[in-house]
Amino acid sequence: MAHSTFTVGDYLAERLVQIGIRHHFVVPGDYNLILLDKLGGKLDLFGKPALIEVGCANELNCSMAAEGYARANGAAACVVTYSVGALSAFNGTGSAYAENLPLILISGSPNTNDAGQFHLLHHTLGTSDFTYQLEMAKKITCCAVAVDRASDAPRLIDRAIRTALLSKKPAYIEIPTNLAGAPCMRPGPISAVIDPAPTNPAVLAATIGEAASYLHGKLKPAILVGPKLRRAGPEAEEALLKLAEAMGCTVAVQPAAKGMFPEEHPQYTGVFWGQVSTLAADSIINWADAILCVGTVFTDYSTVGWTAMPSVPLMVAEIDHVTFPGSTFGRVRLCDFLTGLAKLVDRNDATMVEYHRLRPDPVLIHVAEESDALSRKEIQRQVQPLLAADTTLFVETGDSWFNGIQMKLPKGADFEIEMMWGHIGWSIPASFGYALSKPDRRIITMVGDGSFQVTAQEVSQMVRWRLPIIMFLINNKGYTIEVEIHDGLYNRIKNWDYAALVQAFNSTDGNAASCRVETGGELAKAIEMAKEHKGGPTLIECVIHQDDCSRELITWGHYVAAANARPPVQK
Ligand code: TPU
Ligand code: MG
Repeated sequence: MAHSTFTVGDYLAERLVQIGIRHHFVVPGDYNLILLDKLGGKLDLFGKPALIEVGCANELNCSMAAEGYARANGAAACVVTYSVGALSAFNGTGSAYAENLPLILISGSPNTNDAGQFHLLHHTLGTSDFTYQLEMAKKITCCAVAVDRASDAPRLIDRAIRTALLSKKPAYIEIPTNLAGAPCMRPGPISAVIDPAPTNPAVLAATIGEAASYLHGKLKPAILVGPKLRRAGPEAEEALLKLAEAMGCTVAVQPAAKGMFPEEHPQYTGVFWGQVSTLAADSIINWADAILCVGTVFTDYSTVGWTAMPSVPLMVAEIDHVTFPGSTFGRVRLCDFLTGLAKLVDRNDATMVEYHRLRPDPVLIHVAEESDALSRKEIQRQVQPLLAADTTLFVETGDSWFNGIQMKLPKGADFEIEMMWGHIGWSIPASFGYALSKPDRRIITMVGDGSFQVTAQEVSQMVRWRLPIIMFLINNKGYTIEVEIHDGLYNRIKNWDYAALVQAFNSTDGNAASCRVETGGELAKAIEMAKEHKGGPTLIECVIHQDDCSRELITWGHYVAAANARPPVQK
């Protein structure tokens, strides 16, 4: 390619490929069409598209699909048009911020000449201010840039991508419609963008020393794992395992960190979230006198309306810093800290010894008669054996959270949840995006009827890409999670024929399977059908009674409602 033909769009395409992105999620619009040509036109060494373009039904779903892809792939790109597209895509971008995922949101924007000429343009607020989208993006990304001349593009694009990768947060890049095809310099080595900020050795030594003092004299240490552990990379998960084994203490996980410590490991003691903990994780965390928190996130949800905030002073190790009661240390990468500490800690299995006395007996599982009306528990019982080493289980906001959290993950199985942002409907586009990055995994999505109605269109992309995702749609005819927090008529929804809807997505060329089941026997048959089904998704609509929900959801709902209802504190 001659020097002069390399463009801003080519530069962005090259950088996206270099950071390991293979698919970009898009909705076209006239402000981004040339950019889309450039991104889709980038070829690999074999003459195939280096960035596969994935069209979505709308920008909300597009951003959520990219969010799911970032979970699987480490980074993702979502490309939309100005305002009408970007403002919808801000939702998945907010999710990526809350969930610590480097999603690069790229928006086309008006021709650079229009602002100076005070033109009124389509897809804008009808004023001559075209800066509002950038200003909005600044609030929900770690770095937001607008390219307003081609010569600035390399510096701005590199800055946005590097900041996103380093901080595990979304970034925003705005490219005017008349600059995507403008000539641009070629990029230098990608290491300028992806080189991690190394741990400072002096800080590392001091941090490990402080951790040793934190543990000194403590009799009952325990480890609590939070969702940011995974964002620090697989080496951090490996380092945590080694530290846990060196310490010999109990390891509990927060709900959003399920799957980040192997559940079959003898030191695993369940999901800690107060009254709704699994395997009595709360008994041991509440008994500990030192808690090593790794990547933890304490929210109103994960602390069950602030009733389950650990009461002992905590040591909290984050992706790039560690905080102790009274001191904080920056520029320490989590994996370096955990590895260093593992070499130094004394073994103390006091919490394990106590846990052996506390561990609840396995629950007796009732097997329903084939003709019994389907229940939540029966769905759980039948989905459990589907989970295998190659499964990733997506659980949606609603009772699906609680049902999924209670499932046992066999070795290798993964778990995805969006607990911080908590956007109903996330699991449909997110599992679609995830599946494109990891086609070899068996993806199972548990989703409620209310959530499904928000993003149902994206099932049609699963059909288009022939992805064998299995969806269990739990139809309890309404927003049950909301009912348990605060009920009203607004929690009733219009019922749909969900199985028929999926057939409509098939049209003449799709191969999705779908059915509605109302008994245990029908569910068992549907699961057998889903296991064999290839070349498209399967949706199993599971009809249960409106009041059939988990004890955990009801308990949690009561506490969250109480936290929501706290009267204003007089200042
Ligand atoms: O199992 P179930 O019935 O609780 O789940 P379903 O049917 O999916 O209902 C979810 C109800 C729900 C709402 C309406 N959960 N949270 N919300 C509030 C909410 C509203 N809008 C968005 C985008 N996200 C939300 N979480
Ligand atoms: Mg529902």
